[in-house]
Amino acid sequence: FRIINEEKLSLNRKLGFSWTAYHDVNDIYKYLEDVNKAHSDWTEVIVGGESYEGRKIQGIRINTPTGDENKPVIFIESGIHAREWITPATTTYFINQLVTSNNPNITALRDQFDWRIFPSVNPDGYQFSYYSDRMWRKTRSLSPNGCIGADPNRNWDYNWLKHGASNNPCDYQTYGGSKPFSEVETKTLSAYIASIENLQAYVAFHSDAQMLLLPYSDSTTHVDNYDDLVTVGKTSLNYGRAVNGKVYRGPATAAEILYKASGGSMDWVRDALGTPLVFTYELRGTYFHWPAYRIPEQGEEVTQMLLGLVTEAKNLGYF
Ligand code: 0X9
Ligand code: ZN
Repeated sequence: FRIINEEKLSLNRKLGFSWTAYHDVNDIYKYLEDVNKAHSDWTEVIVGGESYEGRKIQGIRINTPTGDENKPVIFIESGIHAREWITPATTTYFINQLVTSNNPNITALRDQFDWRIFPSVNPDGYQFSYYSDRMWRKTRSLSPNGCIGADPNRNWDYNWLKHGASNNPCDYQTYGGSKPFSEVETKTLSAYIASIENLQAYVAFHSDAQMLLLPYSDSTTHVDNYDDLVTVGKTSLNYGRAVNGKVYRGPATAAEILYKASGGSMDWVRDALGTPLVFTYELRGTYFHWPAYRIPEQGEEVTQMLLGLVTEAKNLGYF
């Protein structure tokens, strides 16, 4: 109870959007709208899909006018697991860096790409975790037997239900859904992702295993550019380590350093769309908790990790 109070810091929340408290999805979406109002020439509020309870999967596009009409797209997915609160918080921190920083490394990072950033791709689950059950992970869809929710990171149409997923709708953690893309969130978001031209990088944020994962998550077989992904991933982790001295495991496949898990978003993106640069970051925390006053610490680490990722991918000729 004390921990949850600390995370919400309701007094802080009343002072407006910040990175010293966790905010609910309405406040996160309002933040995106406010960013767009402040930078309407080069940002756009975008809708990547919808949720079971009728919410939008709302994100922001950041695409400054540089004369390049066909910039490489970087997609950021966070919050697919409801209880991993540090991921939306870190993602809005990163958005804030992109739109406000005067650091030339960060403005260059902003200007080189057409960013599509979604802080909370499981908004129903996040609200349920925020207001009702802190450890909720899944969506909020109703199964015929009365149980609620599917794991949205087991529901994508790649080796669905093969490894590390449950076929029991009452499983609190890893129910894969009644079929691939049974969840409206994954069905609509996957269609949105597939519609993006020139998608070069897909980054998913989870917590709290403190590692960097590469495709595929359910196999130790390596993708054709695996060595490049390792090189890029190592540089990314080095940039991150320079901030707080924290060491993340990997980069490696989940099958090698975590556990096998089929039906995840990054695996589908890599397999179905052939996106060359695909990563899942597991951020830090303890049982999915991370103190609100330390959001900037994790946010700064992630900002540098993304800078490192892009810097090394550029070195290797990816953009
Ligand atoms: O189990 C997961 O979905 C992720 N770990 S977590 O503790 N955040 O739930 C690992 C995801 C690995 N990547 C894919 N399965 N695509
Ligand atoms: Zn997760």
